[in-house]
Amino acid sequence: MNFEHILFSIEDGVALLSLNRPDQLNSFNAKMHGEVREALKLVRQSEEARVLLLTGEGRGFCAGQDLSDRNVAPGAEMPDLGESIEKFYNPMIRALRDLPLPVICAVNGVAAGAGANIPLACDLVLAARSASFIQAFCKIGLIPDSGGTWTLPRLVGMARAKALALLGNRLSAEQAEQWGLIYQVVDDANLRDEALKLARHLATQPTYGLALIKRSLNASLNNSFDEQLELERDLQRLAGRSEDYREGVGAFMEKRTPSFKGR
Ligand code: T3D
Repeated sequence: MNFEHILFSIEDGVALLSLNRPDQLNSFNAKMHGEVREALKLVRQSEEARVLLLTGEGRGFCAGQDLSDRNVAPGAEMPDLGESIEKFYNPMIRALRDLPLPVICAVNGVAAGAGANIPLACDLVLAARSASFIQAFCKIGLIPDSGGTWTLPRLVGMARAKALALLGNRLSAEQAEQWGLIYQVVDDANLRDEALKLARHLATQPTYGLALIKRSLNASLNNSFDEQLELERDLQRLAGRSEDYREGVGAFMEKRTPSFKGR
């Protein structure tokens, strides 16, 4: 698959999408948005992909919007950022969150602006020890987007969310792990291997069941306890009809390793 600003492959059940504009710290222009959209569509349609690993090339993960596309001459009309969010960022965040398979994000370096919030739309976030997260929006007069105003208070609490968003200070990967913003910090040299190891493991697991787990946990953030119990009933019904559940129980009873097909 030929893309200019991303690297994309699907191999042994693992879809790998790497942002690839390293000289601009993988900031997003319209073309990169289009390519990421196309790749996410391919993952969704693929019969083979059972996990997505999102990462970046070079020393940064992603610096958000490419600001050179927003540098407007004095007196000229400013772009409609609402339109940009509607057309580019929101569909990408929804696509990541709604993919019916686990999404791992390996944050390989600085993650700023939208680039700091994209990982938070993924399911498992690993970060290189040298990586950092910056809600850079406030420094240029914007508000956190890409779901940040929703995700941040839910992950780290309102006090820390406000400090991150209003001050735009750099949060180290280790602090992000301690605050519960991300899953795990990994030594820089091991990040790609650790993320791939996790991805390869997940690619052998009951993908349909994992997608239902993801769906139920995402929904829990807005549901009452009773609503969540009802959702668990409905999704367990679906899980219980899957081929993988039958295989899982059969393998347990026969004391052998299950061979899951992801269905
Ligand atoms: O507009 C819309 O559609 C609405 C949606 C907005 C979403 C957003 O993401 S808004 C927020 C945009 N992002 C930022 O404000 C972050 C800007 N970048 C930075 O603050 C810093 O670059 C970092 C803290 C991320 C990293 O700092 P540092 O010192 O490690 O690197 P650097 O020297 O600043 O950057 C390296 C190069 O990347 C540099 O280019 P050069 O001088 O080597 O040719 C720099 O200009 C370029 N770069 C970094 N971020 C961006 C960028 N180029 C374009 N756009 C960027 N966002």
